[in-house]
Amino acid sequence: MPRLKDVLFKKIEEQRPRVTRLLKEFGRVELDRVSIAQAIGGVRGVKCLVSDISYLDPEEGVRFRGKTIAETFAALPRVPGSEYPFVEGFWYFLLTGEVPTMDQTLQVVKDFQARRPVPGYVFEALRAMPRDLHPMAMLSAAVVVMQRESLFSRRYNEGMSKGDLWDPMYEDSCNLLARLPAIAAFIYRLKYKGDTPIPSDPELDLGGDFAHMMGIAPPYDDVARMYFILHSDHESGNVSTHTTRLVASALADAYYSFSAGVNGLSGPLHGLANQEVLRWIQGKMEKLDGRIPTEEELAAYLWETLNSGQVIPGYGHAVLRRTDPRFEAQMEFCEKYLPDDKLYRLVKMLYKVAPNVLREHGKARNPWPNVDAQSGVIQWHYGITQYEYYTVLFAVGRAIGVLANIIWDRALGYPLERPKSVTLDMMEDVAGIR
Ligand code: CMX
Repeated sequence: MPRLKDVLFKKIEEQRPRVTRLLKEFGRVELDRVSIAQAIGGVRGVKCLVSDISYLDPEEGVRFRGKTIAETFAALPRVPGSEYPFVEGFWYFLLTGEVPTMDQTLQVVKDFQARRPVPGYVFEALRAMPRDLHPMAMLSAAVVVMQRESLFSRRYNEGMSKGDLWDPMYEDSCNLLARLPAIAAFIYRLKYKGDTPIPSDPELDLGGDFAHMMGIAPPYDDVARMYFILHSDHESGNVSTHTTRLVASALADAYYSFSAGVNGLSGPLHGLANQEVLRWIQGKMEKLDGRIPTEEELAAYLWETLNSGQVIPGYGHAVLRRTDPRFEAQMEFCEKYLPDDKLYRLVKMLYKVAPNVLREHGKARNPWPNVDAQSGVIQWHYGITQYEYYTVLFAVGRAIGVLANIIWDRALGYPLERPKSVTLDMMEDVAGIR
């Protein structure tokens, strides 16, 4: 049976001539034009990035390698006795675009198990950090400290051909991805469980081992698998993916690049929104001495937040114009496993009330919930009540997508990213007002 790396190389060889032809024969064909509003407005909607890993349709939501979330979950081999697929099989799928067989998946599981041991100095570095450091800062630092292990940097320094760069990028990415669950779980148990790390179980798959190292019983293993897959990729323009690819485009290795992506994910308008959602919801419950608010009280709280100039966390999106299918997938899980959970009931009520309030408010282009609107509720239900930790879970999932992207970036020889900037004077000249 060919290894994932061999299958990937075959795919790379198939794709390279497509890139060469597009560049050579059609390089001058216009994909898009850029307006002043787009240049000032965060490059919204400008088609200028390339990725085959996932695509985000504003009306439909994300497709991983052409498959919707439901199709992805249905197609991939599942962990025996579990309702969700192996993360390792999903990695195979994102990298190659092919749905792996159970045997191919188990081969990746075994490969990841062998890559899993985290160098001891990473844990020592984490232990030396102040315990009240935000866990995202800890994660980013741990990843960058592990840069010492980078094969990409070593082989680049030894001198290697551009066409081979994908190979050590693949090795670094697999090593990093295989080790991230242990690092994330270590941070959790260091910060919140009195420094009581649980060693990895070498027999378990990535999701199962993560639940084990967190010390949380099933079905949390399925929560981990679902959560990591859902958060993996959302095409390339979002801050964490774009940052990772941007840094990697300077031929920085996977450790530097992903650490930078983690820093981007830590912003409250991006991944940190999942901690903000629970902070916001619980703020309301505290005001009501733990009582679930009525719909009217919730609407009033939404207005209070909006009128004080703050955003409603977990709602709105830069690209999506409907309820995020990643929100719906988590809702499905909640309906099955925690339909009576108090926070979940509140999230459901918010889903009923918030879109109308946001529409009436009239600013947000998309009044519907995004992925962050209820992910914290599931984590809280299984005992992770430290909501500042939720974005770390997002980051472990996001690694799958961004690392797949940077392997392909090197495989297809994508160059250093270097968009052009203009001055306000220049824009006024173009607008004819100066
Ligand atoms: N609550 C209040 N106002 C909102 C809003 C929300 N949830 N979503 C958008 N708006 C406002 C924007 O702040 C903007 O206001 P200004 O014109 O005063 O600047 C206006 O509506 C238009 O924004 P938009 O075009 O609809 O959305 P953007 O592309 O600018 O921003 C996002 C997208 C996600 C940053 C924004 O919807 C937001 O801040 N949401 C809340 C935070 C959040 O949930 N982030 C997580 C997103 C998913 C993820 O990456 O994890």
